[in-house]
Amino acid sequence: MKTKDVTVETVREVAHPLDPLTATELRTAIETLRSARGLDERHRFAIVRLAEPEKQAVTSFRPGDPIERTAFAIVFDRETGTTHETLVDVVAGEVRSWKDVPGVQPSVTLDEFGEAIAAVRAHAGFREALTKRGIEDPELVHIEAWSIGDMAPAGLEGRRLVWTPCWVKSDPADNHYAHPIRGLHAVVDLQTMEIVQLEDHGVTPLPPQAGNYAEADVGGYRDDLRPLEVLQPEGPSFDVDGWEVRWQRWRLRVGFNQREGLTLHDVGYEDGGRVRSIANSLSIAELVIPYGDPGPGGYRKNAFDIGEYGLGLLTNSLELGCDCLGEIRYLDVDLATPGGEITTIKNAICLHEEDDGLLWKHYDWTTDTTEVRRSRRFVVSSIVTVDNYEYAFYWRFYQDGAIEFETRLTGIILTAALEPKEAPRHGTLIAPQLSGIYHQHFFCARLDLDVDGVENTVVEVESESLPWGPENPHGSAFVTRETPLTSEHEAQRVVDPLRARSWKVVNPGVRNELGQPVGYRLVAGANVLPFAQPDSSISRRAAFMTKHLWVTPHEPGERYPAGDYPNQHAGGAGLPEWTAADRPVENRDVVLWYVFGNNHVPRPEDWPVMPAARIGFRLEPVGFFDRNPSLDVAPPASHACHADSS
Ligand SMILES: [Cu+2]
Repeated sequence: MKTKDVTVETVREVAHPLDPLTATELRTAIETLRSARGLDERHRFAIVRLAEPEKQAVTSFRPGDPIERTAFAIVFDRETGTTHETLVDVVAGEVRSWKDVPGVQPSVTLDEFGEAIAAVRAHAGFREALTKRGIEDPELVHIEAWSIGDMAPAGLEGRRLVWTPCWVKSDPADNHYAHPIRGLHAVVDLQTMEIVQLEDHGVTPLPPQAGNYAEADVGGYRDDLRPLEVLQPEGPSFDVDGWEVRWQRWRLRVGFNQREGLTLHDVGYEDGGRVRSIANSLSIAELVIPYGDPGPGGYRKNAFDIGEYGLGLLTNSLELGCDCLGEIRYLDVDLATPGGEITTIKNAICLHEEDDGLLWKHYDWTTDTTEVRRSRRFVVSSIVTVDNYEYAFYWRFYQDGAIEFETRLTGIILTAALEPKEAPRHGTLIAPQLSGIYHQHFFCARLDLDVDGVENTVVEVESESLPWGPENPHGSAFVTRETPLTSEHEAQRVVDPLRARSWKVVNPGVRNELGQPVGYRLVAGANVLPFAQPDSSISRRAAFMTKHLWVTPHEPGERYPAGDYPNQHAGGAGLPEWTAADRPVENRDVVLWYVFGNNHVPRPEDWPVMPAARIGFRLEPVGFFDRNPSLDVAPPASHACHADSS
């Protein structure tokens, strides 16, 4: 399938097989496809990303080795509704494979959003419904296009559809979420851009108050904060080489793709002169937000932000001093747009260090000496905006060997209009006649851990009291129970904080000085289960959220917990499908899928813009080291922080 008329630019800047596709490579992929497959303006690039090489090829890679570079693309033909998956060798400029994928819908693309919204705005029936509500200027109406899930109106099944809730601004700068237009929804066919259904469930008055938060709206800013400056006069303590980062004893590679956004790879820790592997890759592989309102404006609000939309093109360009503070290094990312243009998001990924308070301390009163160490952490972060909401993703590395993931949820909650005396049943009253709708955010982290190699076993660890008896004569005895999770079904677990439940990934073949298998444990943070019924549409489509832990044997094709194509999918794909065979997961290359839910019952304080909520988890060494690995962190310069032995 070699094509003649494509100029293949030299790929100079690629240093490693996992480097995200560069602008040049993306352009080569798109030009090769256009030329070899005759793609034109009816074709849309739902995604173009690096086809990651096999794990073996990555682990055996040494700097200077030749690098194979292949792009994976999903191409959608808007005329025929056909979806194609293709692989393009971007070094040779050749299409390696091209196939039709029947019966799926790729993610909704940004240009489809724009066109669907414009079509609704221009629609005569929609304008009539606005007039009926006293809304004269359709340009002030904010329309959002949401995937319809598997709830297409009768007779429209199988078509590529979105549905649209809407809000209205009092002027172009107004926060439209203060003024939801209740009961007016369109269903749009994304191939023809026709309004296939217009729903008008009756007129509810617009909530009366504005929800703006500029300086003038909040009565001026407080003026009692004095400067707090982060100074690193000798620069930061990390080194960045392309996509590779070294900080303290940590070694890792940063990655990025159009679907998941920020990813991490090849995470290791230098110990005794060699780098010990901890994770092959870490990413947030899906994020789904089911809403709890059964009304006409709520029952279809089930967004898969990663699988239905993709975080890559929604990633913010970060501002120094605003999003991150201190000595920052940024990474830019290159992405393809649905129309095949190349776009660069400047400062998409932030790398920096933060003071983290106390690392460890002891005052020995027998010698009247104190030893104190301060903790510093290294942070890799990015922020996405998905319509009303912001998600900030922070991967943090610590000097004691811990890795932490935290996401901060901020932005604006979704609102619904209430009748003047109506009490919300599925939301909180956040302003007069305005409801903040109940919803949940379920994140699924894909954790391909390789603790000192690939042969790992996951063990559930929990503590329990013993019954009174000879083993427990004082009633205070408790023990810790360890249960290996040997098969996929055994390894479908939920959190139990009252039993201090955690999951430890051990390498039975590698022992520490004490003879224990080396390990890392997954420590859950806050969590919840879905409140949707188990056989509801969203529970079928996002079945991964019904468990907090899943473990699967590593399979390169198993990347997304709700399947490759969750958009309009009826459910069953991804984790439930893969784990149906109940494959063994003991002493082999395993992938952990940790699901964590944020139950969002909005507060009045979440309005009009929400203080960041936080949720995440930690990975902590357990027997990975022989003792506290941070003993050699130097004390702070102050003499009082440690006993001076000189
Ligand atoms: Cu929320």
